[in-house]
Amino acid sequence: MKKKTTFLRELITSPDLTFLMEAHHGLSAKIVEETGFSGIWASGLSISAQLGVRDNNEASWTQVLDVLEFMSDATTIPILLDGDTGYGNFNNMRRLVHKLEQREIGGVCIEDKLFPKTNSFIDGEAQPLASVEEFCGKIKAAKDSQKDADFVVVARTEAFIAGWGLSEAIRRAEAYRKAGADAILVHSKKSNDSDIVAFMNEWGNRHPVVIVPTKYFSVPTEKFERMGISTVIWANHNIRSSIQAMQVTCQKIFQDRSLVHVEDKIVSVAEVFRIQGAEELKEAEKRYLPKNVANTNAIILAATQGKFGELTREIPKTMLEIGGRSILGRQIDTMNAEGIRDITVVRGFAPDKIPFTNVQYRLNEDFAQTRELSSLYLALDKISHSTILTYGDIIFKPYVLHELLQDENEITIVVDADFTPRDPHQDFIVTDKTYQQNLFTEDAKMLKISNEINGATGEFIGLIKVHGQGATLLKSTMEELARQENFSKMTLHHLFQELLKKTEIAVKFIKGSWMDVDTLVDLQNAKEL
Ligand code: SPV
Ligand code: MG
Repeated sequence: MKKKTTFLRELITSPDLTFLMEAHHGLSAKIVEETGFSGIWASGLSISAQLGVRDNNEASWTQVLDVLEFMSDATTIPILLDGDTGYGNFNNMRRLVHKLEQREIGGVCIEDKLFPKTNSFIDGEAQPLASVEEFCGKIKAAKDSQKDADFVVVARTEAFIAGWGLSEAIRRAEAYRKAGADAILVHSKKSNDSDIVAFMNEWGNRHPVVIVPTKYFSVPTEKFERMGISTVIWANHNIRSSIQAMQVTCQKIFQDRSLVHVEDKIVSVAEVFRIQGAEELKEAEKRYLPKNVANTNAIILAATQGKFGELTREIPKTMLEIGGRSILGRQIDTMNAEGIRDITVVRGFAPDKIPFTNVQYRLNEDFAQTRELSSLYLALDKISHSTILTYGDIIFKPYVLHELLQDENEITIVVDADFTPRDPHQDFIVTDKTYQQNLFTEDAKMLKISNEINGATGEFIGLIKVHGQGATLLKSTMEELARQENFSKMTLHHLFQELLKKTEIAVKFIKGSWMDVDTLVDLQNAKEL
C-alpha cells in the first residue's frame, strides 16, 4: 500500500486542485475518509476546541500527538498536521517531525509566528511574526530530520494576517521555498480573495500554494482552480457543525426531560458501531477465536429442589457439594474454562441459595408445578447463534463440553453409550447407528427419546448444543409448544419429538464421564468423577 507521506506529496504537488478536510479526532477523521476526501487537515483550532481548550498551545504538543495517533490509526488517507509554530525552536521541530513519522502522519504545516501562538482570526495584526532567518532555520531542520523523503513540510506565512502587504508575503514565501518547504500556505482573513489573487499574480507557479478560505468562503472554487492553487483546506467545518448539533440536542433533552423528540433526529447507535468497525471485529472473531466457542452462551436449568431429604431442605440440589464444589459451581467453572462467559441460570427453589455473581438469573416461581420446558422458556431470549443447554443436576468431565463446542451440527445432544438401566427417569435414546468405537467422531442421528429401554442405544445426559438454524428452530418450536395447554407438564422429550418432525438431531456418544445426581448413591458415586 502507498505510504501516507507519498500520497500527501502527490496531492500537494499534483497539477489538479485537491482538498483537505478538517478532522479533530479519530471519529471525525473516519468520517472525512469515508466521505471520499483524499486527505485530512488536523486543525489546531479544532483539536484544541474538542479538548475544551483555546488555540493558544494550551494543549501540549504530546497531547496533540496522542489525538493524531488515533486519527492516523483510524484512517488510510494522509493527514497534514497543523503544527502551529512547531511548538518551540528548530530543535523542537526536529523532534516533532521524528514523532510524526513514527505515527505515519503525511506531513506538517508550520506558521511563521512565535510560540505560544494565537489563532489567526483573533487580533491577527497584534501578532508578531518570526524572523525570516529563524523560520527558515526551522524549515531546514524539519527537512534535514525527516527520514522518509516523501514527508511533506508546508510553510505558512501570516504576513497578510499580521498586516504586512504583498511584498512581505512574497519575500517570505520565496525564502521558505528556498529553505526547502514543499509548499507555501498563504493565509488571509479578508472576506474576499484579494490577498490571494494579488499573491498568485506575483507568485505564478513557482511552487505549490495552499489556501484556507474560511473567511472568503463565497469565492467560487473554480476561481481557485483557475488561479493555479494547489490545495484548498476546509479548515474547521466539522468541529463547527458538531458543536451546533450537540447544542441543539442538549437543549432539547434538557427542556423536554425526555429523549422522544431527539431520537429520530440523531444517528442510531448502530451507526456509531458501524463507524467504529464493529463488523470487522465480528469477522475477525470468526477467524481467530476457537471455533464455535465465539459467541457461545449457556443456559442451565436449575429450578428443582430435588429429593434428598435433609440435604435439600434448604438448598436446591444443584447446590449439593461434590468433592467440595457444588454441582452448579462445577458447571460454571467448566464453562468458563472453555471460554463461555455468558451463562444464564434458571433458578426456582431457594433462589437466594444460588449465590454466583458471574452469571445471569431467571426465576421459575412455579418450579414445583412445572417441568423443564417452562424453565427453558423463561430464558428463551438467551438462545443465540450458539447456545449450550444443560440440566443443573449433572456433572461431566470438561472434555465432554470441549468436544461438544467443536461440533458443527445445528442441534447436537450428548448421549452415553455405556448406560445401565437405573431408574424410571432416564432419558433413553434410539439412534440410527449404534456406538462403535470412536466416541465423538461418529455421526449418529437421534430417532427417538423415551423412558423405555427397549431398542435404546444410549442415554441422553442432559447436555445440548444448538447452533445457527438449529437455535432458530428451537426457539420457534418452543413458542409453538408454549401455546399448548399442557405446556407446564412438558419435558425435553416433547421438545425433541417436535424437533425431530422438522430436522435432524445429531448425537455425540460418550462412555461414562458424567453423572446425573438423582439419589444419595449418585451423590456418593459422583465424588469419583
Ligand atoms: C486551524 O485550522 O487551526 C488553522 C487555520 O490554523 S485557521 O484557524 O484559519 O488559522
Ligand atoms: Mg491552526
